[in-house]
Amino acid sequence: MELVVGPRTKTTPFTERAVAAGMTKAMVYNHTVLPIGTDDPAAEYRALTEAAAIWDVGCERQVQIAGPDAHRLITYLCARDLRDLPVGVARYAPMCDHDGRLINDPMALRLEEATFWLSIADSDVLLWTRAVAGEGAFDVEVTEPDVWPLAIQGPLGEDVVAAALGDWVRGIGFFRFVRHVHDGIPLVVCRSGWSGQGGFELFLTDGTKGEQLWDLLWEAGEPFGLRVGAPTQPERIESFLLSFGGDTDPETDPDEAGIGRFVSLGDCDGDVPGHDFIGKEALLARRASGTQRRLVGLVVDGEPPAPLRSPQTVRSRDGSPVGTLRALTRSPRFGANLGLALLSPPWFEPGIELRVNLDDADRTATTTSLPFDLSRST
Ligand code: THG
Repeated sequence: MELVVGPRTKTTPFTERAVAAGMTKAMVYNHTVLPIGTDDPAAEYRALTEAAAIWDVGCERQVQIAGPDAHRLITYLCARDLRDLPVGVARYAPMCDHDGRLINDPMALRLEEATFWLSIADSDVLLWTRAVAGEGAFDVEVTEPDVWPLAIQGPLGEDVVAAALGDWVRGIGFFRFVRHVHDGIPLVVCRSGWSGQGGFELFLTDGTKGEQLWDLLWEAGEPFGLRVGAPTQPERIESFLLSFGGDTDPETDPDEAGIGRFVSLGDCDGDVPGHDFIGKEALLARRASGTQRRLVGLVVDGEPPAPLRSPQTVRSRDGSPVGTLRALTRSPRFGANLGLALLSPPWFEPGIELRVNLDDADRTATTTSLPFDLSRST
């Protein structure tokens, strides 16, 4: 069966270049095409971890909130306290519904005093934000602007971006950004990206300039071994960056998802008392209940497994279900099979031997804390 892209699924200003550079696999994310792989995943992984990779992540859509109540609204929408967010700074800011369920885990960027972007994962935050703004009579405009992130990731990513835009980019700190127009291409240049390898995201603010931007980076990157790539499952699992909607199910809260430290509930960094946000009461009650699951690492025995097509039940050694395996990869860094599993208490404690059925065979899987550190684990 062929997946057909029609008017309701956007392509990005970079799609054609990404295909021409070798992307052969794609998925749909935020109603937008996300190229996810070439025919040589090993070379993609090597470029990302040893050189540099260019990713079409135009699917990371922006929800722009602008107007007199913009700051108050974004502070109410996000479980992380954004009241002291300066202009030019981004913050990883999980969002919950009123029952404390995680509904997205965007980066929040403050572009101007009263203009913000939520750079979203795969769920309809535009609708949610408009509903909350309307019901609460917030004086804001909520839009999806003409903005398209392009990521350059990897240890030589900074060299590539510096060669393209100038050495000044080396001075940009992590999760900091600068507005810049290069040769008529308007950008927000941010040190961020969905890998543990470092790099930049260039938010293009004029979709007609996509191929010009791609070509500029492609030429600048040639001496550094730049390759086309995509958000990379083995690397993001090794570094543990959450994949919302993949690692989580519709009931998962931020504590369960392993991102509780980015929620301002009184015991996390940066909390200022008085921060009210959607889901706060529910999250406090969930924390007190003792019923929360936890996303943990699983080290799975045996040969490199086939890709996981759907979540698999994880069982105790006597066969009772204890949770769900949500992601699985062969890790080049650790030379092991790594899984991410949402497990019930007390099975998420490190060092517990469990079982999971893959390709019709039972395998042993041992729990470990995240991020993976196999020198420390059992
Ligand atoms: N970039 C942009 N938009 C995005 C993503 C991105 N939208 C979707 C998705 N990724 C959102 N999820 C994440 C998850 C983790 C991080 C960023 C976005 C991340 N986390 C760091 C960590 O966990 O160590 C740093 C967090 C912090 O210190 O605040 O980078 O990648 N534009």
